[in-house]
Amino acid sequence: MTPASTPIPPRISRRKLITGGLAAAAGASGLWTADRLARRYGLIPPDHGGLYGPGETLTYAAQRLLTVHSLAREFPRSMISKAPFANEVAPPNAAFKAHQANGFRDWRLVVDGMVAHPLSLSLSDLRSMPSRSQITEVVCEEGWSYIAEWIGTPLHEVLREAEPLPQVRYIFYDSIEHNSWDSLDMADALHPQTFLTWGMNDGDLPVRHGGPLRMRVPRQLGYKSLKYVVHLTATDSMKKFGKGLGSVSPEYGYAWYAGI
Ligand SMILES: Nc1nc2c(c(=O)[nH]1)N[C@H]1C(S)=C(S)[C@@H](COP(=O)(O)O)O[C@H]1N2
Ligand SMILES: [Mo]
Repeated sequence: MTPASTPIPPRISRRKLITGGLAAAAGASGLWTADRLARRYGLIPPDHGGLYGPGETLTYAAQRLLTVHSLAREFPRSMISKAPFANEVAPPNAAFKAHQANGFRDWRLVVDGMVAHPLSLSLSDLRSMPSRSQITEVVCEEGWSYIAEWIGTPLHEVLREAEPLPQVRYIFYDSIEHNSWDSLDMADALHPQTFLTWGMNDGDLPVRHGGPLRMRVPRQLGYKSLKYVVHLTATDSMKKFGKGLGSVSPEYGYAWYAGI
């Protein structure tokens, strides 16, 4: 995520009004009704209440009700981009460089919080779990995209071992990069295409694309696909993380829920 000190590029708003029950209700009786319906169904995003409060709730709740079981489009191998664009990230910090010098042997994914079995998984632990591949598109809110094959361990496989408690509503995920973290609700955390990715286009996941371990969330904009993931926490509320908005993005005006 862009550090606070650098100018923020204008991002294209992808917020779309979805024609569905909630959107229709909003048209008929105002945002207040949509907001009430969203509350009834527990569809309140963590960044609700800010500048875009009712609007974010409407977008999130309408998309959730319409798309909860849908898959991101998968592409044929022939459509894999020849030169995938790697978005700029902050220069690797000392901790990352030490891991890199050591061939990422000591890289761990720590899984904690409200789980029956806290875990600490090496990259080879992750690779020995059931793995999958998908050919999907990374779509940046700045207007570019590329298609790649992603190979990884579905997040639901890791959660199956950790066993989140019944009251868990979000999975927080953190990068080794300073102040770079996000969260998913359980529909996206358990979604079959949400991967902890360690391979790309039949090789190891390159560092520029988030290697050795990256979250891939193909039904949301690129910024949810956090690079250099080291930590997952199962939680019943995102209020205890940062400013309580679910991720760093809403602090810059980008939605926590970035469905595409
Ligand atoms: N740790 C970290 N992850 C990140 C970012 C970042 O700056 N730091 N940028 C995000 C954004 S805005 C996009 S669009 C995608 C870009 O992925 P790519 O470099 O593979 O194209 O990575 C996302 N993941
Ligand atoms: Mo992005």
